[in-house]
Amino acid sequence: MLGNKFLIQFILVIWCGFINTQDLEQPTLHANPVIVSDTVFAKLGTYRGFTDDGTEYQKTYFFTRHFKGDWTNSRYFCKSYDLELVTMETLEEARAVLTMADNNSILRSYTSVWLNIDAVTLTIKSLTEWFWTKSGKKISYPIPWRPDAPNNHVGNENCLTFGRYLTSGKFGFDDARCENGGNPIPCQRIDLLIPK
Ligand SMILES: [Ca+2]
Repeated sequence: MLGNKFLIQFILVIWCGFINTQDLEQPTLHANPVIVSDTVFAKLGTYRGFTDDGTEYQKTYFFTRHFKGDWTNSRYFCKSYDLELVTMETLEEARAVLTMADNNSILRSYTSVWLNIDAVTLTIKSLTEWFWTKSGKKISYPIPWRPDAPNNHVGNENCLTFGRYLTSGKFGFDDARCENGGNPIPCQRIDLLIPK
């Protein structure tokens, strides 16, 4: 519990530093055409769409075949491969990623699986206050929660994930403890970025 409190404080410090040094009007996406290792990552899919400010973008999503990590380690892991922990810029993109997960045979082979998303909340069991770590901005669309989520089920569920419980049901968003490990790490690559 204490560790989680410090993690949230750490995230706040990072945010403050980011907000002080970045122009929030700038797009938060950056094209990043790196080659991704097939031995480390499985491909989840590709999505192309528009952000709310009219920027056209394309992303490809991957998840680790063998490596597992908690939320903090997942961020570092993606970064170490010049990728980013996944974000979803719009509800349409979020739904597209959930459909990709539903259709993925590897992810469906897990009894239960929760993949970390690069967003956190500062209020336990918050229904609305979730923020992207990269930009500090609040998630602007209705989050496609799985049934009964967010539920703060085991307490301190401050990190955002998507997944499914047991082999029943479809993939959806859920709140989870940031310390949760044992799941594949989902990373994204920005393939294309065309400002309006
Ligand atoms: Ca939960």
